[in-house]
Amino acid sequence: MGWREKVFENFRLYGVTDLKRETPDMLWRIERAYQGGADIVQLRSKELSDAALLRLGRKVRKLALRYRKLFFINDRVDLAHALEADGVHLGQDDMPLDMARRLAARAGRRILIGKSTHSLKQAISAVAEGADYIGIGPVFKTPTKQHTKPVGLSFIRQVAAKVRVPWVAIGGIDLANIQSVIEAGATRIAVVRALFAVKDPKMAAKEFKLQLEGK
Ligand code: TZP
Ligand code: MG
Repeated sequence: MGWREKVFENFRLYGVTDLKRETPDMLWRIERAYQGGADIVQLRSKELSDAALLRLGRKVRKLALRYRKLFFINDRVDLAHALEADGVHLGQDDMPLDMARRLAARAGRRILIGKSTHSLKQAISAVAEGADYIGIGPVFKTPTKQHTKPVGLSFIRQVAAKVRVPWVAIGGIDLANIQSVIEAGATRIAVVRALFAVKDPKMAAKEFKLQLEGK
């Protein structure tokens, strides 16, 4: 097993960006997140142009290799390939998983594919479609994703009992409530604001990691 597979198999902390515009501190923030223990960083923006995403993505690609961490792209299979990302994360309304898989095969690349799910039915379908991992959320109400109803901790308990592929809890998770998510059965969490909208992502990542490792 190569280092990439090992990092994926053991990942616990997954940072997701919410880029509204190009800011000079974003690369620094991502680097600090990796340094503090984020295993995966996903470049996600509903607003940046392709050119801006590619500019930042090229730099994050290099950083991830330097730290031996994983680099994912949200929504966009084309950009994931162009940037040689380790993975792509698809939502319910993005390209179907089997199509993304076929495109990767045609390009001769192995790419990890994750899928967002908001119910047990969606989670089961994503597993059947061959997702390498699934996202479960939003766990709590969050301004980062306002139009999807929170699934709550009881759903996390159900997923912990039923889902056997790697899954990651996301949505409104921070250092004050992470323990409740862990107690519900999550071993992997994804965060936007609590990692990237804080003073120092490295310190936040370290704290998350300690909690996820039960220390
Ligand atoms: N998918 C489900 S919730 C969410 C996404 C992308 C946003 C989570 O953001 P935050 O800031 O960690 O609550
Ligand atoms: Mg999406």
